[in-house]
Amino acid sequence: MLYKFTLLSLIVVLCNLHAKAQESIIIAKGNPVITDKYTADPAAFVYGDSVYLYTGHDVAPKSKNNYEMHEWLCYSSADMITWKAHPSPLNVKDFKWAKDDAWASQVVERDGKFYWYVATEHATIRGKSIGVAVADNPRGPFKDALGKALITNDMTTDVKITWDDIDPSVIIDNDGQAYLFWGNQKCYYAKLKKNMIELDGSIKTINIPDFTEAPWIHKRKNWYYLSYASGFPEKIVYAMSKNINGPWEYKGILNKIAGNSNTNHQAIIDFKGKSYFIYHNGSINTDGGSYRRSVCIDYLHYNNDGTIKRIVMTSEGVKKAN
Ligand code: FUB
Repeated sequence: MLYKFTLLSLIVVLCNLHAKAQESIIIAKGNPVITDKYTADPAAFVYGDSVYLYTGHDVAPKSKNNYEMHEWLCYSSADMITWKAHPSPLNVKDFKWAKDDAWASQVVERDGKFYWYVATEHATIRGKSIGVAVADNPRGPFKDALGKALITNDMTTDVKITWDDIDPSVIIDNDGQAYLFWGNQKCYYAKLKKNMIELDGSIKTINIPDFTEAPWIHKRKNWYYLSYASGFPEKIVYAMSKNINGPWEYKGILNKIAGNSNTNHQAIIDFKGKSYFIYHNGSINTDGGSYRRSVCIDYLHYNNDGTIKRIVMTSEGVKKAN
């Protein structure tokens, strides 16, 4: 018995050492933050004293004018400058029902568990779908929480495209109610049950102008903010509401077209007293572009009335957060 226990402990220690050995350190030198890989569709959240940044991984060769993405990546930082690159904690292959395409995603924490909502192509139900993986640690390993997709294309029939069920964004409101937002061409939302892996009620659509994709839902001082990609090539715009069920008041452009990438996909967080706008562009000047994107970070500033100032995209990026 003691022998078995010791062996098990040894295996756990060796696994941890292996994971640590695969970690590498990145010191951001302005934007883009990560330059050794193409990273896209950032999502981030603060846990403990660190920011956890999750991205997709663009691996399309320069000759290919389409997305090629098979896994998601995880980075963490206690100061927004020194980033730990963790071993990839989630791959499309971790969802047995999925075919390919590790598209946009978001991780949220509830009661010490970490839920990773992802968009990916379904193997048997035509179109994109949303799955959810779960872990006990923000760095994973994550495993499929449901064994099937949470949202499939046949559940949303408002638009006749096969990629309208993408770009999940989740908020847990102050009263504990969680909501999932997602969409392309139509913005959808639904309540999630407390277990975070089942819908609680029907799927609703949101009436906001010129919605393309990439909804990001966040709350600050009793205002709900719904930012999203608009037009194509995309700029990021936003709407505000005092009620998560709307009506949403359109507030205009938050971030202009990047110029070097068709998409711009944003995440918005507060960390150590500052607000950040995390997005991607195609600015790595060797092979970067719409299908080889890179995560960037700039400051986000609120006005006194809660509206948000236009983002200034910089190549210097942000300073060390203390
Ligand atoms: O990365 C694939 C798709 O491109 C995402 O799902 C969209 O938000 C856009 O960034």
